[in-house]
Amino acid sequence: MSAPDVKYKQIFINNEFVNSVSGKTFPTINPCNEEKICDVQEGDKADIDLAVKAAREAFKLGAPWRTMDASARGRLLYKLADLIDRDTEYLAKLETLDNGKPYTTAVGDMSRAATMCRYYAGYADKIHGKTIPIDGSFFCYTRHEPVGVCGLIIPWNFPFTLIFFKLAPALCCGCTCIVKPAEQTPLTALYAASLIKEAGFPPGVVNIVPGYGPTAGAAITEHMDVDKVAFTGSTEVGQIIQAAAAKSNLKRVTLELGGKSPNIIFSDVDLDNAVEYGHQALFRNMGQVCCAGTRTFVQEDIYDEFVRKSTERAKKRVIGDPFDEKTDSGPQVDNEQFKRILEMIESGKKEGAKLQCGGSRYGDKGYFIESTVFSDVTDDMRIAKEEIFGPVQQILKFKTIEEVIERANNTKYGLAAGVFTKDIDKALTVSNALQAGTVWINTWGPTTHQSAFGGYKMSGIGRELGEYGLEEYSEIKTVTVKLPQKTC
Ligand code: TXE
Repeated sequence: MSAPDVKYKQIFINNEFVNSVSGKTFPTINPCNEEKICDVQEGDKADIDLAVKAAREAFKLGAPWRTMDASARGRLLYKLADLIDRDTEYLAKLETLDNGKPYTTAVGDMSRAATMCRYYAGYADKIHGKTIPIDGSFFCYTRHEPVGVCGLIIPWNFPFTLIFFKLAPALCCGCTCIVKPAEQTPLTALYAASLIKEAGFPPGVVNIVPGYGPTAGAAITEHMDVDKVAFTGSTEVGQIIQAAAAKSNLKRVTLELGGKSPNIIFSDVDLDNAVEYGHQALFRNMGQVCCAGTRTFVQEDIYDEFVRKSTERAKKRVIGDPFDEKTDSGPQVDNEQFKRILEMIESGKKEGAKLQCGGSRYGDKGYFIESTVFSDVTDDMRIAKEEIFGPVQQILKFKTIEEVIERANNTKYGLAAGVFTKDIDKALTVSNALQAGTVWINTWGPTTHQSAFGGYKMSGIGRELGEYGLEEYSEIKTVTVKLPQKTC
């Protein structure tokens, strides 16, 4: 399988591909060989201003988007889903080229994006308010109105899919959008722009501006004419975004941030099954998953055996060319991530964790890292506290249920958690006690389009996906009408 040609490298505003106002471009790098794939037009504040203007115009009362039937909005989303399906092979190859994830994983990502569009397409004409029996002689009802112009800031770990976590519900509700893809991975977002145009969305409804965070990203979050920002990325940048929103126009903010999710394995489990889940919970997508199971807590009587089997499993992971269908893991996304992960591995060694396998760069070209397993990890080590976002598994030992609940919650994060046990009482006691937006019991990973996803504590604000996700893109208006006479 070979890398595809790149078709779109320009900024997308008002359904047209244009160059940046400044004339600047930036390179996007192939993480497999550290070579430039191509230069992409670099959006900046001036381009964001144009994109916001286009989105505002498209959101005006009387504009085609505002007068379209809700069901017609849904049909556009269905069409977009069909186009994603049509071009899945190309899109997945482009994602693999730009991001380094295995082609087979990228195919799954595309299918999820299409599913997301279809799910919210069906919702478009089912978003409705209530009639409310208020006191007095009135007729009172609520309308769920689109929040307005939304800025969607996307990370690089699921560059295509995460656009649709935000874009599909935003469009379903009738919002208009400016999408800023991550600077590391702009290519599939720009291809998505061409599909959006082909599907028939009116000009200005979706604008896509690639560029850097502190320039293009910040211009969105500080903009006085953006009504909402939805962000997925680091907790540090999440804090900057919330502050920028507060200082500018109090735009609405949803944040999906980092995690250090506990995966709790009790000794009554089927060991091989738990080892496999523990492995996949961490190593999927090269460990670049916000809800990865990064603290594997294992009960003491099975601890040694669990470590032995997890190490064997990690050693079997196939690292290499992401276009090869036998490959399990490709490279990390960029040099910055690569260096940070290796530095975290060094800190684990220094702080006394036991390196069971891996621990170094894989090969001598590209940002590949060996599958790494640490045992004898304690709660105070950096590798147990900080998000590593790489293929590095931490295995911790625990004795009792009370102890593990306390230790699992002893983190600033609260994105996801898992519990493996055959005892229903234990499973429910632990899952009720965990401070996490998602808890998986005897499984790890399903974040479906139908169910809500988001974080407690510093893992985020608000929820994406499912019916709950729609609330983040609508304002509720209460309308009260005076009646001549009360009738119950
Ligand atoms: O993220 P950033 P980075 C975590 C993970 C990773 C770390 C750093 O731990 O190691 O974050 O990754 C845009 N105003 N996650 O530096 O910077 C940026 O251009 C507005 C978890 O890549 O948060 C990109 O589009 N926007 C995570 C997006 O924010 C700004 C996914 C994410 O980049 C900005 C990725 C600013 N001032 C990393 N600065 C998850 N939750 O899945 C940057 N951006």
